[in-house]
Amino acid sequence: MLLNDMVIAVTKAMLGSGVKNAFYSGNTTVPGEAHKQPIHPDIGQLWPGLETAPPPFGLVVNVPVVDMTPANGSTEIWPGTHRDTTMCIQQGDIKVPPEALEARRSIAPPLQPTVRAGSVVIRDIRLWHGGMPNRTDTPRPMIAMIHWISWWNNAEPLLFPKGTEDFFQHPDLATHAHFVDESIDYIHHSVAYDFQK
Ligand SMILES: O=C(O)CCC(=O)C(=O)O
Repeated sequence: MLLNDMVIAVTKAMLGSGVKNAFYSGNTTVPGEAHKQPIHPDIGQLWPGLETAPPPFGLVVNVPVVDMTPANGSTEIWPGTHRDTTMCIQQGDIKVPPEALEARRSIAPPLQPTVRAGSVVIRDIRLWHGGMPNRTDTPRPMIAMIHWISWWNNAEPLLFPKGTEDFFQHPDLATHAHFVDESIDYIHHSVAYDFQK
């Protein structure tokens, strides 16, 4: 999955040569009516006050490892919002204001796609989205990667064990990684953005 040729063909076509993966993590929505994320882009536009959105610089690659449906908390996505210029990186807060959501809803309402296990959802990192409640009694795990344009230098390197360098060799995708001797804590390295009641 880290080096899927079909995914890389798409992200390279959109981001150009030198595309690199610098994120390998996951989101698991646990059962519970109450948990929901505020709608947010992972990163807003890179400049404030844009009249037109520039081309993509980062693409999130999600792979649910169980069938993902509205019932078990399929991520809500807001089509077309990667080209909306309301949200920008300089604001700090990535929560989309309610009035912007309502204005957008009348143009293109959100949806929760049904995605089969092992399928891939590729979304512009600027797209408004949010984790939704899981109304089943089974967790919904999903792998997440981020493919960046070549000049993006703002990402922490991934950590992998020394000796696995060759695995990551690919003609089109670089992996932004450090290869280390010490054991790596893959479980506690990040927290979900603002899951709340
Ligand atoms: O788990 C999900 O459905 C979405 C989580 C997410 O995209 C996020 O934390 O930004």
